[in-house]
Amino acid sequence: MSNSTALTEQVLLAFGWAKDATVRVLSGGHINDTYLVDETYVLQRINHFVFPRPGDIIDNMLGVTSFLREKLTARGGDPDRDILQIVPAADGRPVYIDDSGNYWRCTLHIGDTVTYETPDSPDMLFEAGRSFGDFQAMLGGYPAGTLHEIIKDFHNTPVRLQQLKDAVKADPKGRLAEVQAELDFAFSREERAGLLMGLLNDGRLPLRVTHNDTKMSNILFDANTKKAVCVIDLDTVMPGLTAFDFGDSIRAGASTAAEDETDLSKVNFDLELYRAYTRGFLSAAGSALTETELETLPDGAWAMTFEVGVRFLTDYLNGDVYFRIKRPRHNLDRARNQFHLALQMEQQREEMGRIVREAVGK
Ligand code: GN1
Ligand code: MG
Repeated sequence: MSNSTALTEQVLLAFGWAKDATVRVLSGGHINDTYLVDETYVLQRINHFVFPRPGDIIDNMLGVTSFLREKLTARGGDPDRDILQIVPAADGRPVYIDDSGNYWRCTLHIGDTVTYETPDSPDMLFEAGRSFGDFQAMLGGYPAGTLHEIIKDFHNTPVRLQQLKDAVKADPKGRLAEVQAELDFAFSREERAGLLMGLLNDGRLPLRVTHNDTKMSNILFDANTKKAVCVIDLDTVMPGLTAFDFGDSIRAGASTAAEDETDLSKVNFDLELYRAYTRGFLSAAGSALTETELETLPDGAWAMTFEVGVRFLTDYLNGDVYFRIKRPRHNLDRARNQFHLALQMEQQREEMGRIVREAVGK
């Protein structure tokens, strides 16, 4: 099952490539269509159902990448490898819009790198944490007011619960009877789900510039040294909470199985992986964080896990219109998996807090 858009000759020519260029599909993401062209270019069709203003993504990306490029150069990094670089279309524009209104953008492929859906060691999670922590720390001085808000209320968990309620009410595919246990799980946690937004609205948590999609697979690792090289997928860089970036990584990285594993006995929240990520993240970003931010990092891990479960469940009820699925009930499987993980985090909340304090030496 696929809701992808094929790459046409028209698009290849628009970027100045041969019409018989070598094209490979990269199928990791759930939203955009991604192709590797001539082993040199990463070409993506931006999904404009999910991102109604693709031009805003390009603006944000141009701003953020040139800012980071300067920072990395100043500290002696290798900006060609450490940060994504936009390749303009043949007409010099940073994006190409085809006859059907699809937006295509291209970045340089960074060679000798690999991605991971799940980590193969705590060291790798430490690296992921360090990398996302560093990304956030570097963007500390970025003028947040110039960023477009790409998706409103993206990590506003109470709004996500409201969207689930709307889907329940509409039940367009008649799938409600099947998901009663999941709905009970979700709606019994409304209060907990409001914690971070409540603190933000009370002015007790600061808004920062965050990545907002910090899963393991959004980091390129050096194929030889296994060191984190580059943070990718800058589509949702916008103002957000530190807990979002910390949390989304824990959701995806400190689980012992992929987010769509159906055998839930294999899905475990691993405190050693959590510890490794926490140490890495705080080694790079910790000194800038407030006491309340540090205290609520574990809540971010829970919130991001619960929230994406709510989003998968909502999409299942709505007929799988948002996340790409590869089999029937894929979104329901993902939701069950994430709720299972969230429940385990609830049970280990105290230990999670202890590990944060230990990592900052308190
Ligand atoms: C989507 O497409 P991808 O894989 O980068 C989603 C994230 C979810 C993630 C779950 C714009 O990310 O929020 O956490 O799937 N991105 C968007 O795997 O909704
Ligand atoms: Mg993404």
